[in-house]
Amino acid sequence: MTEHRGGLLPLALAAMAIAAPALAQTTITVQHPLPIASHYGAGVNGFKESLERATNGRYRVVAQRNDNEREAIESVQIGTVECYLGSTGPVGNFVPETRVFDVPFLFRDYAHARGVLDGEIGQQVLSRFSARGLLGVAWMENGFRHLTNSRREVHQPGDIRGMKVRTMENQVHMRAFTTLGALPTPMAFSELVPALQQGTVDGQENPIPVIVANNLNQVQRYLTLTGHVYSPGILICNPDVVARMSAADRAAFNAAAVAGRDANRAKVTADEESGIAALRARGMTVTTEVDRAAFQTALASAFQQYEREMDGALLRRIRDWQPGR
Ligand code: EAX
Repeated sequence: MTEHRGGLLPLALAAMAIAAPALAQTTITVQHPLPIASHYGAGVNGFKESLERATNGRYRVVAQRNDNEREAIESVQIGTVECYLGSTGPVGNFVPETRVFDVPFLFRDYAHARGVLDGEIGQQVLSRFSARGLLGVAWMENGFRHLTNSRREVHQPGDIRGMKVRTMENQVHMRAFTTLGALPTPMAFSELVPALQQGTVDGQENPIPVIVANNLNQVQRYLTLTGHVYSPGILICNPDVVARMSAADRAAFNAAAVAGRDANRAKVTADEESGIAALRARGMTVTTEVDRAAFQTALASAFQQYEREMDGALLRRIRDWQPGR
């Protein structure tokens, strides 16, 4: 520190220190289930950089790993953690309206999924969180899910008959695998690798970014590019996080969520482009010739049940969505 001999400067500095109100800093902890180098970590970092910059550090974002997504969401709901950024896998148990996005083969591609989630339909579903004591801030992305296993190559539905497949704690996914003749075994992500190592389950299903980020090639031999369901990500916060925000800070908070979403999706896109070659290089047998039409035909009875139990008209609106319409 530069020494100042005498003069008014020390007095002025002292007066400023006393006069300036202590700049209160608010910490927002965001729990995420995968390594910080993952597509979720990209989302948290994008959110962090944007919010801290826009508020000159009055808000500080702390990333904290928790690979039990249901537990993390419960913590946000009771207020011991401010926010969660991860998949919507268990979210249907908190906000049933989100299950409509878990229906297999509902979305054609990433543009379709992102367009629906960022548009009127996605925003309408986010508005349902408040009735459950949660704030649905913004959709993020996990990616299209693919099947891995250690028993055999899978090309068509009959190949997974009798296979013990770990699923998320997601009733829509579980019904699909039951309909295909597999044995769905729901568990938190935190239990997955031990279950695969011990042979408790034969396989699991996850997007390429998750398989790559967690080196699931070390415990799974076969990857089949089923793309059987799109897995949204989401940023959920406790409503108290924004309750006392000024309009300007709330605008900065929402803009930071969009920045996080864009960083998260960019990472998914990058992982999708490089991940399959990386998994082959790590020794996985990758099956690209998948009879998806046969999988959809085999799921017919499940689709009928989904139409009965969910908002069938909404399902058709999502399925028929086109950009700009
Ligand atoms: O969110 O549990 C899962 O399979 C999720 O896709 C994973 O935790 C990443």
